[in-house]
Amino acid sequence: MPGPRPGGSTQGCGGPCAALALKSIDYETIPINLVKDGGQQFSEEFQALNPMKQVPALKIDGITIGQSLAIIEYLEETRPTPQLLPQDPKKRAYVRMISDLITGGIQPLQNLSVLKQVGQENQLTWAQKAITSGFNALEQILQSTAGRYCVGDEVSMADLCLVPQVANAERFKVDLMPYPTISRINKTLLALEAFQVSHPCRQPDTPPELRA
Ligand SMILES: N[C@@H](CCC(=O)N[C@@H](CS)C(=O)NCC(=O)O)C(=O)O
Repeated sequence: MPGPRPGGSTQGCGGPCAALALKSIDYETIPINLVKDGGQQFSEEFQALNPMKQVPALKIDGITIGQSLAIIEYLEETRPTPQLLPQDPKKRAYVRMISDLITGGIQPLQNLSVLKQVGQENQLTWAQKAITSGFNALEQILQSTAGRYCVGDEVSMADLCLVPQVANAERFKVDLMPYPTISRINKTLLALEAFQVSHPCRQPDTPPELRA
């Protein structure tokens, strides 16, 4: 595995990559194909980096960090500009609530290892159900937290979680019509370069059918 640049190296992307881009941290991506060769996340080399056998993992400042929120919070604490967690404790709580709702309450229910257990014929319905049930709650929460973005008018960690989850919803053909606030914020975020370069459909190992 190539060595990291001074900024760090990532395996897998999404929210943490948008954080790296927003904070102008130079990094190298080492793609881990979750399907090829039975899943490269199961290789001994990768397991040594992240025993959970999941992407992303970030090597930075001599340590390796797994879990998107832990990565984003480390970047925030060590490279605070621009700020991704608001100063105001109430807004900060909203940001963390939305981030947890997505990364703990939606994404894990529709990730690859769970879909394998559910079985091929049930995967689409299962994933759609997990996402719609989470998005129903999220759409309601955003009514009281959102401004231009998920919480107020500043880009935050919650927005970093939202964009990859909407991409997943599109991949699983979830009807986004009942979620006008989620759709509006996602569209606004996608106008920003950091979200364009880190979008799941534009990664070095994105399969051709998912590329945009
Ligand atoms: N809670 C973790 C979840 C990581 C996760 O589920 N990653 C997915 C890709 S987005 C994965 O590596 N899946 C591999 C598998 O399910 O085997 C985070 O937020 O980073």
